[in-house]
Amino acid sequence: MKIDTQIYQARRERLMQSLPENSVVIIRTGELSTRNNDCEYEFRPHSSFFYLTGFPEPSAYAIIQGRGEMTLVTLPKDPEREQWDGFRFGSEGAIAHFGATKAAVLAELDSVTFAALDGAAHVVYLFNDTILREKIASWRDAIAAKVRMGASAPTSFMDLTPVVSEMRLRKGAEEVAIMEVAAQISVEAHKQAMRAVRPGMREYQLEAELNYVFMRSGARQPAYNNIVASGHNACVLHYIKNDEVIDDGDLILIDAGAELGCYAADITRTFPANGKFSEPQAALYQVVLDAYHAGMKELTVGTPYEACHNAAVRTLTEGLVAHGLLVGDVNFLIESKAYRDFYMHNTGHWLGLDVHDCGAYKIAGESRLLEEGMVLTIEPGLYVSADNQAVDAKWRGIGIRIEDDVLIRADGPYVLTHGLPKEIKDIEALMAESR
Ligand SMILES: [Mn+2]
Repeated sequence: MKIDTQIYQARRERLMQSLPENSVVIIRTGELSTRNNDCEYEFRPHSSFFYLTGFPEPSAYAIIQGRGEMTLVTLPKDPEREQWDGFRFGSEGAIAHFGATKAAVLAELDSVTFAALDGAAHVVYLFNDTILREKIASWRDAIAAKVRMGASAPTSFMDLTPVVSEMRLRKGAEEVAIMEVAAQISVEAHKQAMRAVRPGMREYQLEAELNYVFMRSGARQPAYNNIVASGHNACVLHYIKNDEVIDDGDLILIDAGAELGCYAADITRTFPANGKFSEPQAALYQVVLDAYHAGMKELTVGTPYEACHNAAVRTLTEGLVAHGLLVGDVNFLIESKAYRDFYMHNTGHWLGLDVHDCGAYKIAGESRLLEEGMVLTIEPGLYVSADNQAVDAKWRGIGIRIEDDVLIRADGPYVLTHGLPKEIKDIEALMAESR
């Protein structure tokens, strides 16, 4: 097993450089969670913990100090448990494979943290980790109780969230490389779904094609629950039941991406179950596609993050007016947010270890400017509720979204999910090949 410890060590060094002197960072990865009785969900490490350590096992803690020295606290080696549940690195593995300066087992957690926090000036941890927050309070109390014996309890507590989020927001070359592989596996999965769909299937039978391509290609699981929504189910933004029968004449909206090395891809395509867009479907689809192209023009270095969304909203609103779904002045319809009846989400989000990745979208109330190395999605859509009596019946129940993953580069946006059809004629041509 070869893990590039240099990358994680370099991240820990950069982290410590951005914190005040005498800070101690504590982060934990979380526990296995029960599905039912003695069955557990497959473990997936906490993203920021993984970013700083590369350590894959549950129940672990990392204490990072000085110039990036790390103590890893892990489950102990235990031949009997390992016989049942699988290999553990233990303390020796933590040092040998993960670059830990020191290692300890979980039973030693209290004494290890006592030693690390005694005399520390700042304790830095993720404030949203309420379980760790309780533990840190109890460790602080334990140190404070020993002041007369020379102990010195920390008095400053800092949130790790903004620091690690800013680091994770700008992707290194090694991250971009793996994200492009995750993206391309996902491209293949979407192509396969377009080929395999037939009216009469259940949505989850089409979902099986996605999971098959993911796993066959080396991605053990999707990055989030696959959305396979036919017909008006596409208007439910996070529809994951995926159990209805696909009808001839339905549009299928698939929002699915592979996870590879804990990095997410996130793609949405919308295509006709029978291989041919109907006229109203094609009309609204073209509006969403135009919004995608308008938004893409704004994904350049130095452009405010929100410019992409604003461009997409303008194009969508113009299209809704052109087709009579909205009536009135485009500027007024945008200002009054009238388009929200048909477009209620944002046009993208940061992408990385988490599908909705960390990182601030605004700085001091202003939309932040895009920088080289940021990765985000672009995902305009239109959703006409099946019971929207205000529009012509032919539009009702149509839900469309088109989503790709984009790396911001100096020479313009680079689409990591390249090669997946989105123009109407290209989708129909790909689907015709297999029919
Ligand atoms: Mn997305």
